[in-house]
Amino acid sequence: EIKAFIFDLDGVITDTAKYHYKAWRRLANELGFDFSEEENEQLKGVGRMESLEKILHWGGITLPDEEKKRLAEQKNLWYLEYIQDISPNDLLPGAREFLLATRDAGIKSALGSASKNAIPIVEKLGVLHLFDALIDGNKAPKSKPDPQVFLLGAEALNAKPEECIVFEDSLAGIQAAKNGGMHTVGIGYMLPPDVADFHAGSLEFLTPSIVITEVLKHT
Ligand code: B16
Ligand code: MG
Repeated sequence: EIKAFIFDLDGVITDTAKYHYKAWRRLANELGFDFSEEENEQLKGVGRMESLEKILHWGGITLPDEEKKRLAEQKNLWYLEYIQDISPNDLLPGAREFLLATRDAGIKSALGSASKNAIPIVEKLGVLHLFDALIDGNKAPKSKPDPQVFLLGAEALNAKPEECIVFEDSLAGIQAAKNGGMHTVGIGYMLPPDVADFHAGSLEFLTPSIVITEVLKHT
């Protein structure tokens, strides 16, 4: 029986990836190199310090830990500037409606995001009250594909992993959910085919009952 849905933030509820990319790119440019949108795909769902490590690797740059900490802080300041004006208009298609339908269906919902900025973002999006639990990068320091963020979400909702469906747009996130023993729905077109139990472009044309039916076909 499915009791809970756990939603990733970036790529499922809203598209903050473009702002992460803008801020990381600005940092890379200051360090004298650039990286592509394709490379940026590899940063989705990956925590802040791990993202910086990858970027520095692409630029062939080695730095002391202190300097890395400073750069990550700088990137975050730029990022916060870029997301300042986020509003309900920035919800991805169908996100709000799906969260409402989830509540109406009596299914519990949690946010499971790697972002330390996740809570102010869902607040700006106007959907904070639609989540029964909020697990962000502060509560779950272990980066996806570690299942920590989703296991904490399940626990907060009093659900067993096999009673949860995780909605994710990133490969690291799908792997995290699978590592935690949960069902998966892949959102968007950037995932390889068939990594999740069920795939959809967005939450727009889904209903909780369609999702549950499709996911359970794969178990
Ligand atoms: P922050 P998600 C992730 O969010 C992003 O996809 C990833 O690109 C970002 O590096 C990570 O959050 C950490 O974000 O710097 O704000 O703590 O997809 O897990 O909701
Ligand atoms: Mg994501």
